[in-house]
Amino acid sequence: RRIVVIGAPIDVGTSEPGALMGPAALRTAGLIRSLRDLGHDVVDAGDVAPDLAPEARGLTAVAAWTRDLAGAVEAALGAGGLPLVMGGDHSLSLGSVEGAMRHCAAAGRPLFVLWLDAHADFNTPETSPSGNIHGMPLAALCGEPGFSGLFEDAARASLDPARVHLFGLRSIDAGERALVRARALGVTDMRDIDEFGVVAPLRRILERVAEAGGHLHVSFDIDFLDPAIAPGVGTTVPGGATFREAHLIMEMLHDSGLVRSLDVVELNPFLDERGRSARVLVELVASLFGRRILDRPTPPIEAV
Ligand code: DIR
Ligand code: MN
Ligand code: MN
Ligand code: MN
Repeated sequence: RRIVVIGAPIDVGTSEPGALMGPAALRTAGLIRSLRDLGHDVVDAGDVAPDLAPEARGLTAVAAWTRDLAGAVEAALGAGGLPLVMGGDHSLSLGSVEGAMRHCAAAGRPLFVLWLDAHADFNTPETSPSGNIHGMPLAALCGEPGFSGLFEDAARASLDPARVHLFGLRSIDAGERALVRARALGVTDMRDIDEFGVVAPLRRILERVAEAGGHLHVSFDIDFLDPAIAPGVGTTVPGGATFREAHLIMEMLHDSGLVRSLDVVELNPFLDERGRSARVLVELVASLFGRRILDRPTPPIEAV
């Protein structure tokens, strides 16, 4: 299948500089090559470069990225491709998810979002203790107040929070916890994963997307992983997913055939240890796109 790789070297959404080097590090670690080796038709669309004053900060800067990334993702989907957006901090998902939403609205297909992240990213400017926009993209996409001017189309339809699933959650701020509850997002937190593993909760999510004939957008924040295997991120949280858990998730996502767009975000090469985190990400993305150990799909849940 055709994969359109889009670089989003953005770090205006975070106070920790360095994530803008993420796309370069993922290319250096062999992301494009690994996908081609799997037999995919891979187009490297280069890096998005919004027309921005160098001193532009905050929502003004993020609005320009959102506009350009939404356009790039919508175009890639419209041409039958699978957009893979490499970050860059998590505010880029404002653009990638918005692009997927527009494509889905035109195609009459429900959009589901799987958010692999230590955090909920459901703060608003009002609830956010840090003021960092990378902690807010889901709230903005779901239509929470406080983001005027962010989207080109002020009257856009919002993302349905009931079709958003947080997976791997283990750090949430007080105000965003209340919002996540009130909006009834799907949540598989680290306690659920410890009690039930990743297979049963993920299987339920995938079944729901399949039954609805949905488009699944996966947003993979590297801090979903345990800092021991992925130290190259500004906001590490202990107790993250192991390599084996993440690997199994990627294989299940591949086997489902439901993933139609993907973000890989928050890699900060400046904080990485000799490219370790970048290489782990390339491995995991390759698994999501079909690399497997043996020619055997994940067994159905009844057989586990
Ligand atoms: C925190 C951190 N909840 C904030 N969020 C991060 O700043 O809003 N998300 N790092 O990935
Ligand atoms: Mn389509
Ligand atoms: Mn995040
Ligand atoms: Mn995070």
